[in-house]
Order: sequence, then structure tokens, then C-alpha cells
Amino acid sequence: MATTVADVMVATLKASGVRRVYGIPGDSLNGFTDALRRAGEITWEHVRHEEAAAFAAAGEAGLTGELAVCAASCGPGNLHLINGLFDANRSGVPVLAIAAHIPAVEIGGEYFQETHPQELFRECSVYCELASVPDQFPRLVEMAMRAALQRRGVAVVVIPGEVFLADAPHGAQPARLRAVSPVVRPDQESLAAAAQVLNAAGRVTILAGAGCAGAHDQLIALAAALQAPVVHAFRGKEFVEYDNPYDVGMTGLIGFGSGYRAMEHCDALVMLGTDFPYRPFFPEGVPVIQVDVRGERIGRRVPVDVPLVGTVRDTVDALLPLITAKTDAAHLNRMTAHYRRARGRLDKLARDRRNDSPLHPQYVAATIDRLAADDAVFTADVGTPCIWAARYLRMNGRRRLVGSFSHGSMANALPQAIGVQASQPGRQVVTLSGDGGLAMLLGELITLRQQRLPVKVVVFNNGALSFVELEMKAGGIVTYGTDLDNPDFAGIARAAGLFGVMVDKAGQLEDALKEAFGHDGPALVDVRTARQELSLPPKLTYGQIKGFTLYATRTILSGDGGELVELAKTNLRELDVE
Ligand SMILES: Cc1ncc(C[n+]2csc(CCOP(=O)(O)OP(=O)(O)O)c2C)c(N)n1
Ligand SMILES: [Mg+2]
Repeated sequence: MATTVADVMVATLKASGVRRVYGIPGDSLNGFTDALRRAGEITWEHVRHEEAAAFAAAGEAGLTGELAVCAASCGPGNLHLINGLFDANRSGVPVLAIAAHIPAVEIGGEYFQETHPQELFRECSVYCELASVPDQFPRLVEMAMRAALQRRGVAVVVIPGEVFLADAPHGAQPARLRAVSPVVRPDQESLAAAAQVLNAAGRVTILAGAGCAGAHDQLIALAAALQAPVVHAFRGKEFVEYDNPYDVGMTGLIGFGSGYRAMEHCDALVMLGTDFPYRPFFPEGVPVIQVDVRGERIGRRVPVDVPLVGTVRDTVDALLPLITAKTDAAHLNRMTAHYRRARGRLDKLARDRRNDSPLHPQYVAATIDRLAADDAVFTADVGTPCIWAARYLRMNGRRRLVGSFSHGSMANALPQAIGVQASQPGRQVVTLSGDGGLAMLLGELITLRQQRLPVKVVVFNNGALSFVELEMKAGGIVTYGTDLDNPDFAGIARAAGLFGVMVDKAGQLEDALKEAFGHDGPALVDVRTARQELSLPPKLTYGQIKGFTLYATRTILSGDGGELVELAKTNLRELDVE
């Protein structure tokens, strides 16, 4: 049989270490899926919604750092990928999306299912090109793969269905592509300028992000030399928090007071591999040094005095010899003490509420943390599960945490877990799912069963879009449109062939989680959690305080005082207004 374009593509993927493709087949993609079938080895990971295919690829790539692949048929099929691709691209993980297209001769005639994928995917990709003739292969797919790997993002190849089936160019050989890691560090002059600022400053604080992956030793060495507290952005949590005596917690809307304070009370700020977006959380009037391998990202959140273009690892290695070690630990000690108090309060909150009914989400998250494996991978839904993950999951350098931290899309946890589990057989994968998030891509429970993926889904079932309610309250708006009248998720799970159990009493939680975690297959634990959990940002601005008061007034005026009383009862203890 003649070698087709699709055969060469599959051979290139295989030679480059790709082991699976997530997607849903369809007419225009048939040439590709048939080539996969004939070649063997690369598995077809069937999902129930293409958005899940893209999220799964993002989850896999986020965990492994290697290229992950998803594919979809023309028009609506590949259109469904788009939200997951946005997530992958914004998380900076390498994903190749194969977007099948209508027949080339029909393009431009409003043909059945016609869209213009190069336009649609332009914004969520680092590379997005249309294949017109077979002679472009395998070069086009190689360029796409290299772009995804080296520019850390999504590459889309748009391929009319018949091109897959065309004969490959004579002598086309599969290429073997892998990411290469160059050494990237700033020039000596920039390093000297940074050292001058840091040596002159009394109190230095470090803000660390996901760019600290693979640079834990460097981070600790720099913090030690500068006697600097280390604050992290959410995406940095898994790389920054563990084995770190300089850790003072997270900053941002769902962060800790200590993280905010350490930024506020410094004479110089060093940003390491972070694009932390919330400008009100940055200090004013202090010099800022920012390290980022993508130089174009520097200075877009706060004015930066010394831009350092390089990886955190290489840059800190080059900077350290220029730093005069500080001996005054007063700033560090004050901030770490503040952090210990905040941490103690949060742990106490989880402990004190362990017998409450409905269950308190803090206690649920702390129990998941305690029972999960040492090398577990957690995925957390956007919504309040992110807050509980940020506050109660302890990272240790082996555990991982995957989320939609830059794009902020709901329903990420389950499909990302699909990609993580598919690429990590034998590893424990636990989702912290919202009831809203789970329902949004509920069909993917069926994927767990069909693909034999033993993911453990824990649902924080609070009967509401709780995070949105918090936003409404903070904004002085009466909550509206946020109720969820949920079905029996455990029953649905069982009907889909999973282990499923519902927990509505604190005493049942531990046994249910143990049983689910020990179950040889996919499992769902539907935990009925308290709805009114107020998790305010560490610094309450005047506007926010005003908003909260306004909420109270309006709620009373609207006759809904009962809700307010409940809110006050369950939350006000937690306010961290200092
Ligand atoms: C796709 C998408 N739609 C809407 C939103 C806005 N949003 C953010 S969190 C949230 C509520 C999530 O509800 P749930 O999953 O139940 O989690 P909870 O906050 O209740 O724990 C919504 C609607 C979003 N981020 N993404
Ligand atoms: Mg909810």
C-alpha cells in the first residue's frame, strides 16, 4: 500500500515520542485515524467532547513537558477544541492540534461545516497553518511540532481531509523531534545592574512563579543570599513551596496576608519566572528586577528597573556570584512569622470544622491532602476548588498540581486528569472538581470508564457557582443565577460504570476517600460541602469592604436576611483584615 501523508505524519509523531492522540473521529479526519490504526503503538484516546481532548493534551503536556497531541474533524469538531487550546497556549505547554478541514476545492463557498480554522485558532496558538498540497509533508508538521516545543504553546495544522489520504512525497522520511533546552542567561552588564540594586537594598522579597520549575536549588540559594522571603503566584506553588524555609505563602486574590505583606514591605522586589497578573498586589515605589526567558513579558504588570532575560536557573546561577550575602534576617523573620500564624489559622480552621455538617471544604481538602499518595497528581477546577487546593494541598517536589491557572476556564479538572492519567499509568490522579465544573463536561466520566483511567474525582458539591457568589458579594451585588439543582453525582458515576459514593457527614469522608483511592478503577466521591465560604483576598480594599457592606444592606433590603446570617456565621471568623 502506498504511503500516505497521514502515514508520514503518524511515523513522525511516533519517532518523536508521541504515544497517544486525544480526540473524536469524523469524516475529514478518517485518513489520519486510519493511519493511526494501521501503524499501531500510538493509541487513540477517545473522549466525549473535543474540548476535553484539548484539555487532556494540555494536562499531559503540563505534566511531562513533552509534546501532546489532539485531533478533531472539520468545522464543529475542531471548533470544540478551542477553549482547551486557549488553556494550553496560555499555560505555555507544547500541544499539537490536528484540525481536519473541508475538502480544499470547497474552501470559500460556505460549504457544509465550513469554518476558517487558521483565523479561529490564530489567537490561541504560536503556529497555525493550512496544508494545501501533499508535498508540504512531512515538513509542515515538523515545523508545527518544533514551534510547539520551542515556543512552548499550541501549534495547529489545518488539513483538508483528502490531503491525509494523498500519496506522501517520494522518499519522505519521518523526522525525530524533541525539545532542546538551551542555556539562556542575561548579559554581564544587566546582571551587574541587578546585583547593584540587590546589594544596596535592605529588605528584598522574591515573587516566584512557574518559571522556577527545575530551579529549586537556585531559588533557595538566592533567597538565602538575600535573606528574602519567597512569595509565590499560584502556578509557582508546586515548584516553590516545598523544602523552602523562606516560603511565606501565596499572594493574589486567593492568597495569604503574609504573601501580600512581604511584597508590600520590601525595598526591592525580584520576580522569578512569573507573569502574576494582578497589579494592585505589587509594591509601589521600589526597584523591581524581573527574570523571564520570554523577554517580551517583562514589565507588563509593574514597571521594571532591571529586566533580566533568561531562564531562572541560568540567570540565578550567573547572578549569585555578584551578590553580597546579607546578614540581617529581620525582614525574613518577620514575614515567616506572619506566614506561620496565617498557616496555623488555616490549619486550625480545617481541624475545628471537621465535624461540621454539611462538610467544610477546608476539611475536605486537608483530608484529601493527608490521604493522597506522595507522588499524586492533583487537578483543581476553576472556582473555589482552586482556593482549597492552593491552601491545603502540600507539595513536596514529587506531587504535581495542574489547573487552568492562566486561562481560568471552568471544567478543566476532569479532562486534564484524563491526559495526566493516560500518560502516567499507575500514578494516583485526584481531581478537586466543582459541581458546576463537573457538570459542564460530565460526559467525560464515561471517558474514564471507556479508556480505563483510574482517576479519582472528588466533587466539592456546594449546590452553587460558589466562586461567582463570592465575586458578587465582593462587588455589592445580590447573588443571582448561581443556584445549582444537582442530580445524584455518585449515582450517575455508578451508572457510568465508576465506583461512586456520596458523603454528607463528616465522619464518612475519610472512609469514602480511602475506598475511592484504593479502588482499582475510576471513582467519584460526591461530597456535600458548605456553600457560604467567604475567602477574601488578603488585603481588603476600600471598594471591597464597601462592596461587602453593600451586599449586606441589599440582601437585608431584598428580604433575604437568612442567607446573610448564615454567611456571617460560617465565614466572618475567617476574615483576615489586618
Ligand atoms: C467556562 C467558564 N464559564 C464561566 C466561568 C466563570 N466562573 C468562574 S468560577 C465559576 C463557578 C464554578 O462553580 P463550581 O464548579 O460549582 O465551583 P464552586 O466555585 O462552586 O466551588 C464560574 C461560573 C469560567 N471561569 N469559565
Ligand atoms: Mg459549586
